[in-house]
Amino acid sequence: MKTATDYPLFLGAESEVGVAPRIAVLSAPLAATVSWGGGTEEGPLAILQASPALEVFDDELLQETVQAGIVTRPPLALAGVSSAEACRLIKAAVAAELAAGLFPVLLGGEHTVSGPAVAAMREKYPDLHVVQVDAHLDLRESYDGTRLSHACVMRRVAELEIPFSQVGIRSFSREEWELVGERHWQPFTMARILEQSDWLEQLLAEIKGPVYLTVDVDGLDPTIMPATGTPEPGGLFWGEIIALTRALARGPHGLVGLDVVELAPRPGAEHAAFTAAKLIYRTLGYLFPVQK
Ligand SMILES: [Mn+2]
Repeated sequence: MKTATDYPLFLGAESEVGVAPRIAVLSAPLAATVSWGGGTEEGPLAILQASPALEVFDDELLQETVQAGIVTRPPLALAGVSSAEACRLIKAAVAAELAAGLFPVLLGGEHTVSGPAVAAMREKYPDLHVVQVDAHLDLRESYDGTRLSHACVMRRVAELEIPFSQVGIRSFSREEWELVGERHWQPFTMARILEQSDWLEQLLAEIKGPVYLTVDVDGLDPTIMPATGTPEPGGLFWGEIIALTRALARGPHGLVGLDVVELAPRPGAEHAAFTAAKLIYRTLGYLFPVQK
């Protein structure tokens, strides 16, 4: 069965395996408040375009995860709309997938897109826990005059009183660090991760509910993920992030939603979009074991 669409599908034609989908890939190409190095509006398309180059047979899981059923939705039409309206559209899109019983994978776009996704997730999962992979705390009250900025997304999550854990952190303002101290938050900074070999066990111990994972790709080391606006040195490597998603997916509370944001494609760094696509596919594999 082959369906013609005017946008690329995750895994291309190989995604069309003729089973009812259990996973929905959503594109939110929002880039309203990017601070340095734009291009995140191209991120979803780059990930979708890179994805057919993946082997559908997963080399760790030894299964064709595609058999679980993956549907790719048309990109949300966010060009020219206000950030507030974009957030309404994203929340409604994620809520619709949850209502239909599908696992949402949201592709950004700037990190702002995670706010409305988390809000939709929490309506279905009242004890939701957010795990954020990021170089940045994203805890500013406002940035460049708006509260709906990529630099504020976790502050908005905190205001919803949703518990969260931050992983890969290595860039923040004095004000953000003071807030962390006041609230007794304990982010998994890269310094802490390097120092404490049991950081992943510590992370799992603080999770008390189903997890929504938001991956700002700048949490990864820029040698494996150069295509992002702020390529901070000293980030997570492939083995570390895969260990994280494996542990979350197989953890006692499960993983109920995922986003990958802030990919800004650039010539000469095509492996970055491929890496993002493989991260998504591997993580879905942990969640959806299929008959071998
Ligand atoms: Mn970031």
